[in-house]
Amino acid sequence: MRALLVAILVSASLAACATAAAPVGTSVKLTLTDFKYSNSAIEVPAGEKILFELTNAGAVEHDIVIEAIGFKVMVQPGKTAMRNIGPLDAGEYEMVCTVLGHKELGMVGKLIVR
Ligand SMILES: [Cu+2]
Repeated sequence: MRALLVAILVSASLAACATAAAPVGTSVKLTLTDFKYSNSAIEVPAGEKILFELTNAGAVEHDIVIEAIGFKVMVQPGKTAMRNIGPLDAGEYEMVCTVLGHKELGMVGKLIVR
């Protein structure tokens, strides 16, 4: 009985590995609302392409600007934008909404690359 259980656990973890090895890359979902990012500290791996899925759930337009890497995407209310960024070097990158007054209202965050 114990051997059978071990066999089941091993095959389950092998299946999990196969899934993780698929060339999906890292994807990050971020929701933009009035006036904040759903996650103000996003952690992603260094040296990999990252797919950003940015949804604006607010009533006004918002953007996300990561000046250090020249990333800027405006998202209209109710819309979702998909963008690839990277590969990035390790470090911390400030992201900010540059729509007038939004940064002051707290629409800022950090992209942490490790
Ligand atoms: Cu904004």
